Amino acid sequence: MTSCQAWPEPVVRVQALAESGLSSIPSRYIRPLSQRPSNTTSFTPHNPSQTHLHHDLDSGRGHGHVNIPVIDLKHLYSEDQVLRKKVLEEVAEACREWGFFQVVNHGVSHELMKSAREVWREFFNQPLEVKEEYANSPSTYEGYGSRLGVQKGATLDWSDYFFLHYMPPSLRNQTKWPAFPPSLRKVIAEYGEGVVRLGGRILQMMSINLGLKEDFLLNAFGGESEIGACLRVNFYPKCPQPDLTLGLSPHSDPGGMTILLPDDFVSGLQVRRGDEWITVKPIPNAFIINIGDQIQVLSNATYKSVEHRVIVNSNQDRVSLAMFYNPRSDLLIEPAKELVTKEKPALYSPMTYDEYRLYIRLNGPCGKAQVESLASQS
Ligand SMILES: O=C(O)CCC(=O)C(=O)O
Repeated sequence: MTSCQAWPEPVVRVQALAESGLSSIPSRYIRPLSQRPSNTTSFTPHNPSQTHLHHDLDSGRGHGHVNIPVIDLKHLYSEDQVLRKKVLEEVAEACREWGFFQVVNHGVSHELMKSAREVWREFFNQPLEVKEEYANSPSTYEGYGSRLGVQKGATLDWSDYFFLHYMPPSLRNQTKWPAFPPSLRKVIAEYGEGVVRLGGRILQMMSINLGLKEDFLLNAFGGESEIGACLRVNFYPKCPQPDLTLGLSPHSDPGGMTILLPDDFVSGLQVRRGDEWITVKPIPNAFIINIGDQIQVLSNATYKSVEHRVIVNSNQDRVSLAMFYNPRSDLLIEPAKELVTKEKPALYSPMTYDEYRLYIRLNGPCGKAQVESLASQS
């Protein structure tokens, strides 16, 4: 497989389509019946006075009652070993049982989170011709985009995005980041620093919880200055027929781990749990963390990446910032030797992240097809 230099069809900006006032969506966005969201009722904006953290992984069933675990990281570096251990255990359980969790008291400034969301909203609210200056191609995906994958005739998602490299510093090229609003580059540089620092802490917790040295995963990713981190800012415009389409198709994240800043007011992210799709209720100022395919491989499937998708709605657009925390792209990723036993042999053969991500770059989001096909080959 080689990378592709151009989109197979003229690119349509979904935001422009939505703003044209159409009452029915073009057939390219209509999904087959079995893939349509069965429930497009958005979660009501969170009422901060009702904030409660629950750790009961199986509390309630059915729509509106189940949420991914919420973990308070306040005591992560506490002198009190009992409190610290409790945080580690909660993270371990969430990684094993859900592959998804929210964190609060994570150390990233709430002001910075708010500014990061605001600058991207400002970017997307500019005239189309300004955004088109950053139009991307499938060879690197960097810039302003409206589709993932290059399959001609594919069903498209109801979203636009901006994709940029943050780490390693050699790939960070601020001239490719939007010049407007004027504060965007500075805000995103600071935001990236905070989020990448948080990512390092989470990797450390996961390493300890897997019974590995605390810097195992960070080193497997290439070490502090060599890890990969890319930001995809997703913009999901209002949609006149949200029950026929998806903002983002089902997929697991191909990289290591994702740190997502969701929209505070509009829900949309759904996580697969068995045959159900659970709509995540965002907690104000929390990040949503999820395990990607590379941690599934490194942990020899002790932790699994989990399929997720995004639904849209007819009342409000939605912005989310997904920071993908990845291994350096040319390192071989394989199950940690410590987690390979006679009873549980290595489920995956070594592969670089560069090779791995080519699949999604060509095919777009495909559920868990890629990581599952690897396990069945070895
Ligand atoms: O917008 C969201 O809530 C999820 C985004 C996501 O899954 C992604 O960018 O890969």
